[in-house]
Amino acid sequence: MHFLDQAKIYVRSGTGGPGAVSFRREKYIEYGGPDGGDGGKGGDIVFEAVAGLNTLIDFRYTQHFRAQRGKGGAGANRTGGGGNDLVIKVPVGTQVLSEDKEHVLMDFTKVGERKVFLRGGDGGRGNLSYKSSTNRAPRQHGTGWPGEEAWVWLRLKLLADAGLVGLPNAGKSTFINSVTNAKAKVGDYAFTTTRPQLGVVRHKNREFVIADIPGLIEGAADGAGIGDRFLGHIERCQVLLHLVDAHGDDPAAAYRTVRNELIAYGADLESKREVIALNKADLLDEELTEALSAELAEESGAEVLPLSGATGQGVEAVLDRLIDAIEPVSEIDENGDDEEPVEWSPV
Ligand SMILES: Nc1nc2c(ncn2[C@@H]2O[C@H](COP(=O)(O)OP(=O)(O)OP(=O)(O)O)[C@@H](O)[C@H]2O)c(=O)[nH]1
Ligand SMILES: [Mg+2]
Repeated sequence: MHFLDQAKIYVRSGTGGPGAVSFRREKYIEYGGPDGGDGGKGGDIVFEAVAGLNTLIDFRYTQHFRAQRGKGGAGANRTGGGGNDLVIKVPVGTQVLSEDKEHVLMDFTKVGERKVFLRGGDGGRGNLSYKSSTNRAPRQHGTGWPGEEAWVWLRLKLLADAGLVGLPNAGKSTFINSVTNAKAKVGDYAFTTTRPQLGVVRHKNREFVIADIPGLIEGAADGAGIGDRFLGHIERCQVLLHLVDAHGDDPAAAYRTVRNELIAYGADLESKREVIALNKADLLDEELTEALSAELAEESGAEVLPLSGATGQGVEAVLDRLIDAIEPVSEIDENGDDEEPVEWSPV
């Protein structure tokens, strides 16, 4: 799957409408007083996280977003109508960053989350509101407050539930191909995968998203190999599936190398739950599988599952462990998303 994971856009909230200059005109009243109403508020720029979007690709074509301006006030003290808010729909997992990418301004993690990013300008005052004891027929009025504008980056971190990690050639892409609809490239050379891939696993009436990312090697945190820049995509995973190549030179050392790079990345990836699998078990006899699993279990201090993405051996057990580690998704109730959360306290 090809996805675009960042886009730069320009947003501008609506200017407030101008206040009106108007005087009352009635048949038998000479010198009717001022009655110009205020202008309407400009529209807000609002972001909303919606289901069903997986990429920021639409933002490649539309980069400028301007909310409507407020309407002008009118005579008889009528306030102008407000400009319509502009709601920008983004995929769940989108972050709004400042133009220099230094600050995360907003972070959308749930379907239905909706936040005002830029408020529209207030409407200008109508001449009625300038009436005073000394100026009974003001012609003054406000022109409307300007909206706000900004360039921001949208960045989408894929919301995978499970992330595949391992050295190059550990068999990550072969695994994702065998358990999902993904068609990841497989090759017997390092760095076959150069960009993350996502797939949806259906297992035991549950669905979850798994991400395949390029292999990590020693020094990835300092840029070696393809580096660690794709680890951001698995920052929000609930569980990591760590594949260790049983056919490699030293499985325990391979495991340790990848763990060290996860630690060096610095986003607390190392404290995520981890399922460890000794992959390509089809190449080993039972005795060797057991010996290597034991070695790896000692290194990791955790259970090690034998697996073969190629033959399907052990796949069910691995998926069971992943499902166990993934919380069912909670979505904001479509009808209740405007309600204030009810405070609850034990009596
Ligand atoms: N025998 C056997 N070979 C496997 C298995 N899984 C993967 N391979 C082979 O191992 C090589 C690497 O597989 P990939 O799936 O491309 O490995 P990867 O971890 O995605 O590699 P990178 O994308 O380079 O990090 C390929 O030649 C695969 O055919 C397995 O379970 N058994
Ligand atoms: Mg790969």
